[in-house]
Formats: sequence, structure tokens, C-alpha cells
Amino acid sequence: MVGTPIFDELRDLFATSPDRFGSQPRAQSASPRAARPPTKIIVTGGPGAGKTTFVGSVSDTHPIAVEGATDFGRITLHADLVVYLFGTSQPGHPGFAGALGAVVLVNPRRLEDAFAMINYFENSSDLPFIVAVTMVDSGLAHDLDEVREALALDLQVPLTTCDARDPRSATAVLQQLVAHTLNRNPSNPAP
Ligand SMILES: Nc1nc2c(ncn2[C@@H]2O[C@H](COP(=O)(O)OP(=O)(O)OP(=O)(O)O)[C@@H](O)[C@H]2O)c(=O)[nH]1
Ligand SMILES: [Mg+2]
Repeated sequence: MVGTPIFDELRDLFATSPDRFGSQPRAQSASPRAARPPTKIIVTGGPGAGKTTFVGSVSDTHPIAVEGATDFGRITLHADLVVYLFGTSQPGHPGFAGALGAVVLVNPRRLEDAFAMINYFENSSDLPFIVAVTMVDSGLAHDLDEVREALALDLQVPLTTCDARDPRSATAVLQQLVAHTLNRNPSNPAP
């Protein structure tokens, strides 16, 4: 897609902490092919939270749905930096392995659908994650503080809103996730 948004934070992270992208030092790689697995971001949330829409909004490609409810998308930032998006409703899906972080989409009409996923990230995973409330245009007057309380979400987990149909809105959420991963794992300290 022409005009794919550029994630400056992601470029910075790539420049300063290539290890966060799953790359091995080339000298130690068993083979050049094993040098750099692609970067992966998880897009998750309960049924109907907007996962497929979100992945489609930010991807260069049409999202590919497999196994009924799993989405794949791709963002090419430059030749050396391709981000794969992986959408699923299943907490702890094997596809989570090696991801940079996760976006949990929450439909405010169905907060309870998000409990299992948030519980998973808070208690059973080290993956950085942020939460984005979708469907906010539907006239629901949910204050984000109320949502945080209802989800019992730790104050350190960023909580925002998103229109998954809008590429700029969805991209802003990915930027927040990347910024959050940078905050949690500060890259090399400034000299
Ligand atoms: N108003 C509004 N509608 C949205 C938003 N995101 C998605 N939708 C709509 O909500 C419906 C469900 O979105 P999907 O992207 O299919 O949700 P999903 O999480 O992939 O759903 P499953 O794969 O069935 O679990 C679709 O009709 C979307 O157009 C949003 O942010 N705002
Ligand atoms: Mg879907």
C-alpha cells in the first residue's frame, strides 16, 4: 500500500536493540538464513473486538485469515525491517512466541470477553502489551478509568482507544505499543 505509515520508534528500536527483533549476532549464526526471524506483533482480544479489521487497516497486504480466527498481516518498513502482525483470540497461542509485544483490543460492550487475555498477559507472560478500546464511535460513554477498573488493569499497562477501521488510529496504537516496549526494555544507554 502506498503511504504505509513509518514507525519512527520501531526504526529507533531496530537501530539500537536489534536483539529485540529476534536477530542473532551474525557471526554466531549457524547459517545466514537463521540471521533474523521477522518481527512479530500480536493483535488479540475477544471475539468481534476488531482484530481482523485492525490487521487489515495497517497491513500492506490483505489480512489472511486461517484456522477460522487467525489473521496474518505484514508491514514493510524498509527492506531490512518487516513487521508481521498475528491476530488471534486464543490466550497463549503458540504464535505468541518470539513476539515484540501485543495489542489487546477490547469491545466495551463485551469487557468480560477480554478478561482471559488480560489475565494471561498479566500473570503468565512477559510479553509487553497495551490495551485499546475499540468501537468508541458507537456512542458508548465508557470512561477509560472505568474500563481500567473493570478490567483490573495494572496502572503500568497503557490503555487507549482505537477505531480499528482507521489506519491512522490503528497505527497510533502500534506506535504506543512500540514506545511501551522501549520503556520496559530501555535500549543501550546514551553514551
Ligand atoms: N465502530 C467500529 N466498528 C469496528 C471497529 N473495529 C471493527 N469494527 C467492526 O466490528 C465488526 C467485527 O470486527 P472484526 O475485525 O471482524 O473483529 P474480530 O476481532 O476479527 O472478530 P472475530 O475474528 O470474529 O473474533 C466488523 O463489522 C468491523 O467492521 C471499530 O473500532 N469501531
Ligand atoms: Mg477476525
